[in-house]
Amino acid sequence: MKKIIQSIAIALAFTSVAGAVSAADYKPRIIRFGYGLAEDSNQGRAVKFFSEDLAKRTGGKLKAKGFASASLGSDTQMQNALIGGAQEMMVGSTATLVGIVKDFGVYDLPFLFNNEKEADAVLDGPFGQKLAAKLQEKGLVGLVYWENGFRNLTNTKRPVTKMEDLQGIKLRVMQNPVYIDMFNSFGANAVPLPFSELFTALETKTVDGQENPVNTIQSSKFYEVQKYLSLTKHVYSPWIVLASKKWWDGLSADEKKALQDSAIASRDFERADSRAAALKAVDFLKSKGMQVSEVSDAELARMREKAKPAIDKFVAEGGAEVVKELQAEIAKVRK
Ligand code: TK8
Repeated sequence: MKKIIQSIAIALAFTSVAGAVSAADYKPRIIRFGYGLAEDSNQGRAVKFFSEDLAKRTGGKLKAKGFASASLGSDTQMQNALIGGAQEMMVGSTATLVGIVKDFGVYDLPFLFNNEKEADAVLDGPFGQKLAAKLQEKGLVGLVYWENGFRNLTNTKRPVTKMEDLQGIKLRVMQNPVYIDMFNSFGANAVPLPFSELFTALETKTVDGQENPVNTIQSSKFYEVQKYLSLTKHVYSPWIVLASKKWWDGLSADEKKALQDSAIASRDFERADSRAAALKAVDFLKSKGMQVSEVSDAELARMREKAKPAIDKFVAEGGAEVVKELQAEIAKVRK
């Protein structure tokens, strides 16, 4: 017993030394952390939180510098910069990772999660972790998932309360076949474009509409160029915080630990902040003149039915295993 107490005391003594910032192995490093949305967005606020949290943990040695509004490139350009080691970190949609790990398309299947709680449990649990780990052999380290949120439709043509209202609408979607197939099946004309080109495409009427969570419609000022908002919540969209594997492999264990801890802290901050902001966003958008439509459950069920072939295609093209695993995980969470 005495021996145990002694070794606990020694362990504690070591912990307090290791816990002091100065004793840990941190080198001064500048981390370029790119993202697509404005600095004044839920994404920007969370990047700022991450930087401050990381500075605190490392005595200011690890400095994450945020680059907003795709100033380092679109999601896919940044992914490639991370893989090549030209950029250290980013946050962006999981949807645009399909070119690197096809299974990432699974989160984009429509009407998958019923609420944020289910999404959190699946993303933070073994399923989300296993999928993120598949990025490693492609040169990316997936640290945590943040909330982008349930996606809703906007356009300039007409209020959309049923599928037929989408007929012929040129709708910008993410560069991901699930979205293209889904919206084409609804009768829209899906146009894949990087987010960084979206505002201009809406402004110049290259496209009539787009779909994103209400927070993004607010922070990207889409209300300036879009009239109608339909609360379809057709897909729950995660963001993922990524690091360059090339860069990551050169970090000390202490540095990796600090980055992981700050990533988790930023995730918790970001989800709470995004959810609080989303509660106010619809009223804000109305105050800016947007006309907001609810979409009935019966209509959403029709859309779900109509989207089935898009899901079947994803399954047929190599997605069977990952869809099965995800559905099993969701069923577990619902119990
Ligand atoms: C920002 C994107 C955005 C996404 C999209 O870079 O492209 O519509 O929802 O959040 O990742």
